[in-house]
Amino acid sequence: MILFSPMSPLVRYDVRERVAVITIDNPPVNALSPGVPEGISDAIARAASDPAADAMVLIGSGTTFIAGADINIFKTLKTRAQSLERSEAVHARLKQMEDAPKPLVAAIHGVALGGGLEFAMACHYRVAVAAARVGQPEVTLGIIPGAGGTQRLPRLCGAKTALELCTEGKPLGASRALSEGIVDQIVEGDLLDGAIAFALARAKAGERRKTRELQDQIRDRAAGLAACEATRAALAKTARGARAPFAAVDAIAAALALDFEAGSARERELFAECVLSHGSRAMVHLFFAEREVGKIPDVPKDTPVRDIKKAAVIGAGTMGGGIAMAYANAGIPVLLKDVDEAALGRGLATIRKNYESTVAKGRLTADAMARTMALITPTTTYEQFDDVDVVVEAVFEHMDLKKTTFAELAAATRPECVLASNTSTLDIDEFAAASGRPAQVIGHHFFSPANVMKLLEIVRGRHTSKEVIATSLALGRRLNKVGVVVGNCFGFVANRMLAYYMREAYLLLEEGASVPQIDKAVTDFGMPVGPFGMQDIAGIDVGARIRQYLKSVGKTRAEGPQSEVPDRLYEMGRYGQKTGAGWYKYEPGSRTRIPDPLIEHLAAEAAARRGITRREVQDEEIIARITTALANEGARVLDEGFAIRASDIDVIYCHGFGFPRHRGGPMFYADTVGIPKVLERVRSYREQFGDYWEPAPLLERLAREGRSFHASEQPA
Ligand code: T1G
Repeated sequence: MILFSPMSPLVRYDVRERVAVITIDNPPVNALSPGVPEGISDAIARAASDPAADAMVLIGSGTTFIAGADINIFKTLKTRAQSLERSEAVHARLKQMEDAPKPLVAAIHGVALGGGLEFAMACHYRVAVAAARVGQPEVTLGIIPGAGGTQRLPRLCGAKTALELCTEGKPLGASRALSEGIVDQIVEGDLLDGAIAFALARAKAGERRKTRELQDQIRDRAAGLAACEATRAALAKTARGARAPFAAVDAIAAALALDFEAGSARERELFAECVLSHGSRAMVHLFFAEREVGKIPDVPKDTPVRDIKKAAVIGAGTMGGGIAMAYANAGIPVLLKDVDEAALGRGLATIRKNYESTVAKGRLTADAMARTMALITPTTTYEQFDDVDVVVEAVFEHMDLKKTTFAELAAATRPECVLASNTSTLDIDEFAAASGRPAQVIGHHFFSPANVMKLLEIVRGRHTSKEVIATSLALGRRLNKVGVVVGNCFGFVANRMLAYYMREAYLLLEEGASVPQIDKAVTDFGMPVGPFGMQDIAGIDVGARIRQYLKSVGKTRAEGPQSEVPDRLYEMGRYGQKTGAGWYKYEPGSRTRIPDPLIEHLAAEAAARRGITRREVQDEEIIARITTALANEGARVLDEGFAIRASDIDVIYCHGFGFPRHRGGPMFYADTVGIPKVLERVRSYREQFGDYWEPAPLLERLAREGRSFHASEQPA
């Protein structure tokens, strides 16, 4: 007999074999949206007095158990009092569940994440299917578990594992969760049948285990607190300014030092502090932004997606090799073509070296390496190209070469084959025309190293078909990338805006800041590496060649004064790490950056030539100039329609350049600073430095209308 809980249609109540089955039905991921927690409590109260039920099972309908609190709710929390009140209500609800008079078993399939795992831990037992995953990913949203997770989890699995789950935010597989004591049984066969049998056995034995009363795993408080200290020390190196991971450690330390009630109160305090922070607002923004990128206004959700069974990559250089690895890592057989055996040999040697270092780090077995490398087939001809579904061209950045290559590809491949280019600067439409079938041509702009970086800029040309765009988005997900669709302008979105970021870095150097100072200010801001360290990794020669090409077509990457220093380094053969010197010096075989007084000298000469009086530059100015340059150019990109949403730009910068997630991306950060303030900065820089600091029309419009980059984009 199926009955809906009197309160909520989102929770079903059903009695089977003397077990009350409480089913959450809130698609797509059974989030704890309003009505779900209430429905669960009502159903448990119903089962407690239901003579037909000796035990209870809590289970999710559809593909998963509970994926956590409804993240939309966080946006509604404005005050500390509001947050505390909400948490107190949830804590009381979970205690009530735990105090249920009959055994309550959580039956987990799909994921039990965040509040989902917390509800499961408030049950007396947890059973799961082998493919299930459990975790506390709250730090990825800039918060900590707020429903007792920091208090119950260490009681189940000990402080060390609880610290790992709550500070890294990565889920555990069911078998590890079993060995850690988080799950009590892996169910083979039907989950509900297994959970009912488990619950009945507990009822028969008269057993109910309240997680909050468990002590064994936290008895050795000294060891637990030492683990907290060690975690804090490790986070000091990795957290890059994010607060939530440290707050999670504080809450778990409270679980060790205080009793359950006091520890829970401490958790509520820390949760309130985090959930109201800019950091969390930024990371919640990114959560939804990463789900919005796949929605293209003129490409309907049901646009056919081609099945990609086999791929090919042209060019076995650094990018081509990394792209081939990305395909092989996704289990897609890939041809790797280069002009001759020697070039192929070099490319394959680099690929092998990359895999060997992954094996050496224990992140891949030798067998898996062999299986993956076997998916890469080297070739110097187009022979097998009539059998591939997508080709990614990664040859030298030269228009004539690209055009020739696309004409050859059109002849060598099937008409429906997707022809993608990894160009980072050249006009997609030009070589699309050369192919004779521009509808199949698209940009797949990977970021170096292509087998590691998550971002994939999907560049639509004037004639690219909707099917090819939809296929590219789906392919991006298969390659474990975040695909963002952008328009075809010079440098697309990522590199176009980056040119303004680098312009300011060069000019700040000439004005008196030093390379280490600028890089440190930017890494303190939260970037993984500063502009100069980044260029030494990517290669100063890459940027120099692009500037030379642009000069040949009468263009520059960014308006305004062009610093001579990077080109002087290029002329000196200082390309960065690969030549042992660039903006920094490097000991042979080392990646440690050594400041070089020569740069100061070059900067002083350049400043003198430009008639600049050098001065002391504050870190605040460095960050203000760089982030304002990004926001102003981002506003132009949006206005010109080369990015669909400001949040797409944020996703591009967080996944392409490691822009700190707790700042939300350059456009979200600009909203945090405030559009009027950003505009005011552009205008004051214009007065200070020159007309090249022209405010973007969108920035002026938003300031005039009192709007922000994102407010006008919030999904309804
Ligand atoms: N709240 C609201 N919406 C959610 C959601 C959530 N928790 N999880 C997913 N969605 C939406 C998502 O926006 C998308 O919507 C659709 O569901 C499908 O998601 C109290 C405070 C579960 C692994 O961090 O990691 O609990 O775009 O595209 O790839 O202590 O979603 O279709 O309109 O991601 O199959 C902790 C978040 C919350 C987990 C499924 N939980 N979700 O991945 O689908 S904080 C999380 C995920 C918390 C407690 C604290 C993934 C997924 P739309 P999707 P997927």
